[in-house]
Amino acid sequence: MPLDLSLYLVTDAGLCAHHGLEETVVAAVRGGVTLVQLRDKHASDAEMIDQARRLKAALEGTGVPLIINDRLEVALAAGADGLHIGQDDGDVARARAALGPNGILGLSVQTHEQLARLDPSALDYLGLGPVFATLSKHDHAEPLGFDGLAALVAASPLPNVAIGGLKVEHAEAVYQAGAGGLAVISAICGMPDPEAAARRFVR
Ligand code: TZP
Ligand code: MG
Repeated sequence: MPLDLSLYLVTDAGLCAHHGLEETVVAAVRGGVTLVQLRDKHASDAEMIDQARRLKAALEGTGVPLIINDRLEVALAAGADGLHIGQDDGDVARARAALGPNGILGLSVQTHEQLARLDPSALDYLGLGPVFATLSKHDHAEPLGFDGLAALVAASPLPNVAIGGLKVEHAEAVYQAGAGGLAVISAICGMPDPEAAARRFVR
C-alpha cells in the first residue's frame, strides 16, 4: 500500500492515558488517522514490545501501519511495520538492512545540513520540525515556523510530514508549505474525544 502521511498520530503514554493508549489509537484511526507511531521514552523494551503487539492487533484490517519510535529491536520483535529515528538514534543503513526493503523507515530532520547529508535511497519519509515549540518533546530543536518548513520541504528529496505544535487550524498552512501531512501528539492524544479530533483534521 502507498504510504499515506496525511494524518500521522504519534503516541504519548501520559497524554493518551485518559482513554488508554489502545482505545485512543483505535478511536483516532476511526476518525481518519493514516499512520501510527508508538513513542515512549520511559517504557522498557519488553513493555514497548508488548504495547506494540497489542496496537498491531488493534490496527489489524485497518490498513494503518504501526511504526516504532527509536528502537529497532522493538520494531523487529513486535513485527511492526516500520521504525522512526531521530538524528542521534542510530544508523539509517543498519535500520534499513534490518527492516528489509518493505519496512517503513522515517527520519527526523531539523536543518538543511541534515537534509544534505541523508541517504534518500535508504528512507521512506522525513519528519520535518518542530514547526512550533511544543511541550510534548523536551529539548526539541529551534522551531522552523511555516517559512522554515516550506524551505525544508522544497529541499526535501522524500515524502515528508510536518511536526511540532500543530493544531487543526494549522492544517491549511502546512499544506501550503508543501508538506505531505501533519504529525501530531497532543492535538489528538490529549483531546477528550480523539476520534472527533482526528475527524476535524481530516475535514
Ligand atoms: N518531534 C518534534 S516535535 C514532537 C516530536 C515528537 C512533538 C509533537 O507533539 P505535539 O503535541 O503535536 O506538539
Ligand atoms: Mg528519537
